[in-house]
Amino acid sequence: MKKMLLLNGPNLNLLGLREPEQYGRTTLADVEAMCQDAAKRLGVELECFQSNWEGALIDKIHDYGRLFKAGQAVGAVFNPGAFTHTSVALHDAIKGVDGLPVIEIHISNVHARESFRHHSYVSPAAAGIVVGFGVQGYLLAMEGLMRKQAQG
Ligand code: CA2
Repeated sequence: MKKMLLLNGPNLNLLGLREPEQYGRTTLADVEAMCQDAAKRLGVELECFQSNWEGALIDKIHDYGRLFKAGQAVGAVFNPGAFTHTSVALHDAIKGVDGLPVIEIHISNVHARESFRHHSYVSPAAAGIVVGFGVQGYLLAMEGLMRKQAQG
């Protein structure tokens, strides 16, 4: 069975515990459990990883770049958190692994928020983007990644 990566960036470990008006009351553990259920339905093995460290996220992207090249992974669903708006290094990591499909997802509609959230360094390197659907967006992103894979 091929692997899929569910990657979450900084502060997403606080999901459901703070700022419920912005991000809802679902915790990261709930999201990961929901995505594990979806993975069973989609026929992939899901690895969930969250880090507050940019380098750890980059290392995971590199790992999955290798797995994708070897035909052992379908791609990644990635919420880069605030690194979305700051990280040339994440942009370069996705571009650098050359071919790994990455679906960028944001829980909130970043375009309806502060202007500093309107720009994403990740989007130009992403295969698709899901924004503003709450935590259901993770499922839409997984579904979209599978459909892209089926398209070849
Ligand atoms: O809407 C999203 O998914 C974001 O990626 C979430 C990031 C934010 O910086 C992006 O602009 C949009 C923040 C993730 C931190 O989440 C928290 C959850 C609860 C309490 C505090 C932060």
